[in-house]
Amino acid sequence: MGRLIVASNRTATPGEERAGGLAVALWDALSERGGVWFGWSGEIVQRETKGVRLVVEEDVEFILADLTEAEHEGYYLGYANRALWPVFHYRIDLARFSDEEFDCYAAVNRRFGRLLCQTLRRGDRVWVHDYHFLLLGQELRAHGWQGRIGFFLHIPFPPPEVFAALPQHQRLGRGMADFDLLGFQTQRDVDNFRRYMIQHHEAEPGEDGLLRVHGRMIRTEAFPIGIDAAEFRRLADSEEGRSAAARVSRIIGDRALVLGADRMDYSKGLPQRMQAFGRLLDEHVELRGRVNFLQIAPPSREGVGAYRDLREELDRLAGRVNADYSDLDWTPIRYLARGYPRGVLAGLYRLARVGLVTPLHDGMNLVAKEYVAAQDPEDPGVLVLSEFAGAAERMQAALLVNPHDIGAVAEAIRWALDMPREERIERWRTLEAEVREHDVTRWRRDFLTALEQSGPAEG
Ligand code: ADQ
Repeated sequence: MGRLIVASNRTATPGEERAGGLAVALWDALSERGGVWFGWSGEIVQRETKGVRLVVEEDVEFILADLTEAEHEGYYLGYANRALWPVFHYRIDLARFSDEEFDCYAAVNRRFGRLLCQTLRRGDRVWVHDYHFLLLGQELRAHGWQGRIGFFLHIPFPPPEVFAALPQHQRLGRGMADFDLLGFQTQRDVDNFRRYMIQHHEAEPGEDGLLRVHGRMIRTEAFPIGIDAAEFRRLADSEEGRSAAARVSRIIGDRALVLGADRMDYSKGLPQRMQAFGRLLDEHVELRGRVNFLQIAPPSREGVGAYRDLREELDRLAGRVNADYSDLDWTPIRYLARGYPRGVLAGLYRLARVGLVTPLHDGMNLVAKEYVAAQDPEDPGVLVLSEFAGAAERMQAALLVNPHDIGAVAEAIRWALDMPREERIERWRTLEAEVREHDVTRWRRDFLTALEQSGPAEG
């Protein structure tokens, strides 16, 4: 079997321990058969550097390219995160459409395609990740690459009428048709993409996820991403996890803990979640002083205006609930705008009676799976999960909520806090089996097996 070539905007950091299921899973796939991990170095430079940085670690080569300031602004903060991210998360209202930014996005895909092509050998398999590189397959084809190229989208693919709001959607759709296999998180995303290609690119549907489009035969399929469940269980039991839980317990005493942990992103439904917690306290006097909500939300993409606005809104909402309900010895919301090591998170998941995962839209959402994996099987907590997270497709034993329905989320928290142990155990067992079955190893194996069966027989 040929080498595996992974292309993602950010790679794991060469030479550093790889934390996190995805980085580890891709590393395992690469080191199993030897390969290349290609992407942005994380460096922003004044003027374009011609070549790439090459780092070899065991049987894996990292090939890293810098971005110029203009590229970082136009491609990364601009088109990828001000146009594609909001539209793919159904937020046309937050999108900024700029032809210049699209041109910059296309140019970075072109330059990266050229750099990547120089390293490809016959028999290699290319696996492209996410919305930063929708045009990378097309660029590789333009350089004559005929071998297999797979693509996995980590975020949702919206319905055709939402995707078509992108002024450049034709170019994007045309580019995506140059992959051989297109993997999505859920069947809903697969269906949206297929409908889009049929309506806007004259695609003809075939059996088994096949589509004939732009003279090629491409394959579409759902590959729900997962976590390393055993690792999370271990982390929850680790010294780091236990001591984090003990620190929080010292403060909250025997009050119940409701926990959220998300990147600070408008897709995660954080304002609605804080409002729901406020509503819970409005309507259930008996819970005042009895329950704590801990929200951990490290800021991300601070160069994008919508993220700065979100930060201000959250500061205001948390301040409001706390001002209304705090007492001399109790503060209802603890809101920490920073990240924590995975072991600390796992310990907090274990401590929390309720895991609140209420994105307005999310490709999958790994926090939901991590929360389940970290629970004590004898006395598990309850997952409250948005029906619009990809994770909900296979985690129906959670308390599913519409995250826009503030009253319903408040009631779900209330129900979760009251749930008898037998019901908690029963629901948790179903969820845990799913998290274990669809883990990250299965995800990458299924994808790579399907890639072998897609596209040209040769090359
Ligand atoms: P994200 O939008 O980043 O990922 P998610 O899947 O929830 O969302 O992954 C977040 C990761 O960050 C989790 O592993 C979590 O443990 C970690 N994390 C969260 N809060 C943290 C904190 N305060 N400190 C440290 N770590 C924290 C995108 C898509 C998702 C999709 C993944 C993988 O948006 O839908 O599930 O890719 O495909």
